[in-house]
Amino acid sequence: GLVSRLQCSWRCTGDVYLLGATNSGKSTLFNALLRSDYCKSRAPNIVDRATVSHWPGTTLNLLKFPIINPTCDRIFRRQERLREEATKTEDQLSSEEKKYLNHLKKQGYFVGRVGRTFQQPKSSPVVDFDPDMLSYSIGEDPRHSPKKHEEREEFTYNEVKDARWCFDTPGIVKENCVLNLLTEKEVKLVLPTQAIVPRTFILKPGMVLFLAALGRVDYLEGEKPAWFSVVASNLLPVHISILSKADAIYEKHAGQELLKVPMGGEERMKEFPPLVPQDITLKGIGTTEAVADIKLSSAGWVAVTAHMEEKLLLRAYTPKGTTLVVREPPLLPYISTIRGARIAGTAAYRTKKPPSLVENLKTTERR
Ligand SMILES: Nc1nc2c(ncn2[C@@H]2O[C@H](COP(=O)(O)OP(=O)(O)OP(=O)(O)O)[C@@H](O)[C@H]2O)c(=O)[nH]1
Ligand SMILES: [Mg+2]
Repeated sequence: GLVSRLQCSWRCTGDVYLLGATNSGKSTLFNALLRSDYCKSRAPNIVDRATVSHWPGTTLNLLKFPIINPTCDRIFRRQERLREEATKTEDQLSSEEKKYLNHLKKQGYFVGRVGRTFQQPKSSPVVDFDPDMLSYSIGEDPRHSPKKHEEREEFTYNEVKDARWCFDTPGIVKENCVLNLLTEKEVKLVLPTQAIVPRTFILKPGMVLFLAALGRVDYLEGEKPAWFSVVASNLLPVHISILSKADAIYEKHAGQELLKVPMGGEERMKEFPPLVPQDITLKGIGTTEAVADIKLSSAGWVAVTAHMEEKLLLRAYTPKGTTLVVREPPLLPYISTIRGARIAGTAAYRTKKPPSLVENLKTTERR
């Protein structure tokens, strides 16, 4: 869909830059576009794929590929292919494509298959047996020595003369981000590497929700219970308590196992900024639709669902110097409705795995 829209509106009028905060998925998108009809057909053999990692700040330079000129003929051929593929089912995909899709499913990607119309066969045939692998000197690991005879293709003058380029760029570092305060070990727990399973809790006024020791939401005033759905790494614990105990819990357990992040006990907490509060008032819009997300810096967010017209007074906390944002409307308004059954004697609901997002192969690229 994105490729079709770019070709329709922007065509080849100028360069295109992928911009955004660190870790937002620019390089992943760049690599997908590199293997798509957006890119000149020979470019995937020539341009290196961008490095993707779950560490923020991975891309340090500008990578680029030349954009294909979407001539009428090309657009026609692309539409033909898309029409043909719209009838394909997952079973008809190659095993490599299936493997790739499964990998994405596991990670919770909202993507489909990106195909190509204008393929260029690789110019050099695949060599199974490489004699160089047998002729390495002692102490040299053949797996890591560069292949000596691999010839690199290059663009011709004509291919780049008037080319427009699509760039991957280094991410914009967010200044007031909680990740800047965390150690490598802690960041690993905060950044999700698997699909997030939302966790919903029902809270009455006077109850408190902790997201690790990185965020806290107090339900101060309201008439009825409300639903708080946490969207954060599955490895971060959520702890529910009551107002009169909350400060003591933080005091005792921040830096310890119960709240998990930060880790390193009292010593660690000495250098960690204290939580600072911000009052928030919300008005419910019904029991199926969240009214807002409380975004606790980059630790995650809490979607709040409350009865129609119900007025809530909340107090949310993030570590000093990090940004707390009330996102209204929320990103996933119906998130509380995918909860499972209530766990007896607790404020928690069982978690229900959301349905796979990659199922709809047939509609992903059709336009
Ligand atoms: N669930 C999910 N994860 C994604 C998606 N796109 C990227 N990721 C993951 O997010 C992480 C960051 O992706 P990158 O493509 O390296 O992000 P970036 O914006 O290039 O990051 P920097 O180069 O550090 O600025 C990686 O672990 C990706 O696998 C997506 O659509 N869904
Ligand atoms: Mg990148």
